[in-house]
Amino acid sequence: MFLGASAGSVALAGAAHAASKAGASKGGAPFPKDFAWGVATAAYQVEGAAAEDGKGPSVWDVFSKKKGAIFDGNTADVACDHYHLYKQDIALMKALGVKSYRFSVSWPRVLPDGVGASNPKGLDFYSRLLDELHKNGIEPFCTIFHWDYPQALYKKGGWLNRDSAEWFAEYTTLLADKFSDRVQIWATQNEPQCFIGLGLLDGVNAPGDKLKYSEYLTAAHNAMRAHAKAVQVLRARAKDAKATKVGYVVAAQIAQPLTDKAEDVDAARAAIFAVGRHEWNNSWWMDPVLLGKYPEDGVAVAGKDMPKFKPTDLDEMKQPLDYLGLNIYKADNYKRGVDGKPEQVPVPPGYPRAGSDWEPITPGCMYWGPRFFFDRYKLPLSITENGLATRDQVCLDGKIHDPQRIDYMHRYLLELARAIKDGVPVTGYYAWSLLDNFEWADGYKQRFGLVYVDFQNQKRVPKDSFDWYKKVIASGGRSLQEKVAFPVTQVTPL
Ligand code: GBH
Repeated sequence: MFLGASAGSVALAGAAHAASKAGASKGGAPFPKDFAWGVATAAYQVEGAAAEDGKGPSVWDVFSKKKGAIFDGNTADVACDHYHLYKQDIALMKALGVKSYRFSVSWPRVLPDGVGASNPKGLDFYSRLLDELHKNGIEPFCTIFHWDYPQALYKKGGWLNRDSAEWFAEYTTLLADKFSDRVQIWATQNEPQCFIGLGLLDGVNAPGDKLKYSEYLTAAHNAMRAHAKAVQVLRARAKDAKATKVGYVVAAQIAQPLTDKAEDVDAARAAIFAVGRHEWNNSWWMDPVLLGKYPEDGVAVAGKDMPKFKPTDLDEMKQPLDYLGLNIYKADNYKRGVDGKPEQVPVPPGYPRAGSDWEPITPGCMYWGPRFFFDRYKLPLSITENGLATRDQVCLDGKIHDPQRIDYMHRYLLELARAIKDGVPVTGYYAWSLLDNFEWADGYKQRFGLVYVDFQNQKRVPKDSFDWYKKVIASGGRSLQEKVAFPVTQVTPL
């Protein structure tokens, strides 16, 4: 056994085994009746219309024009042209049967300068989008900020400027006033680790900066302050404050135990909340927001680079949330090392991976992630993103066969079902993504969609995984218990 088959990470050769295991509960899948089966996208990755109808530039519009910044020199000027084709895309969602759609608003589309005068045409786009969703019985889930920061505010210092929290509050006020009559589920920010870490420290995402470590931590601090101010704005201004659900979405970094031995589970639990580096960890980005303090090990690692801030900041950062959003793609494996400390165990050579190389296929992350996060933060969880990039193409029969994506989602959803069965409250699952789209610095190289997009002519073709997910949704997750249709070949037991 490897990768803790019995500890929740399904032996990769054994989908049938996983199915029988998760199917042990009477009556099939344990997903709650009102479970939000959904799909997710983000404004910059799908909308296009980068300079249309008065939209201001975002840092991504500028960054994507820099030589060498994006794979093959791709840009998102057109992307999926969702700005014009949103009705067609909502029709696809309707056909898929999703209950909820997680989208984001482009900040500079509605506030071209980031603050100040709003753009009526930009606001009108989201208004029409929301009406169309409601017409089709799909619940909107609005992410306020998914990385496309207004260039005008970046020029004023961006997240390094302490006022950035007020700018974000002003933007959130606009959204609350215009859209809270039709939106009840909100996320303040998507993956602060990425827009701060990849954007301002590593420089591989927009705006492409490589700040000093102390500045990077200051920017992170301000982003978390901004999150908290947005929560306060929504609580104060949403039309139906009681029905409003506000959350925060992180790039969940999962550590899973190599085996189900208690010592390995403890090692994984210690690893998942440890701060070795600030970029790819959880506690640094969640403890201030959820517990009102920075984790001590992280403060020690920061040392003299620790930002100076007002003592009241930490109290203000901690605002009650209704749910925690987890974007989950993969796990690292941990066991108890000989010294008693958690020890990471690399996957064996040739281990299954996504088309995007960072994603080894590790279904156990969908069990252990939710479990560990719920234990620590005691909040309902939403799986706000999960999906797989594969090298999809239109086959000679005109279809897009993506068995690897189906197998991935099947394994991951079985593990999520197991977490729910074991008592973890999970309110929804959002497949990343509805459409193949602009995968940031990877351009159009990575296809994550349930729907294939031909970027030459904007033609959409549902992939096999679309039909598969449709069945999952229609059956409330029960179809996950069915035996897989293809023969399972027993290779080296994992
Ligand atoms: C999410 O980002 C985004 O929210 C979404 O916009 C994006 O399209 C989607 O996932 C798919 O990528 O392990 O050191 O090599 C996920 C961003 C990508 C950040 C992988 C960490 C790997 C760093 N993550 N990246 S590493």
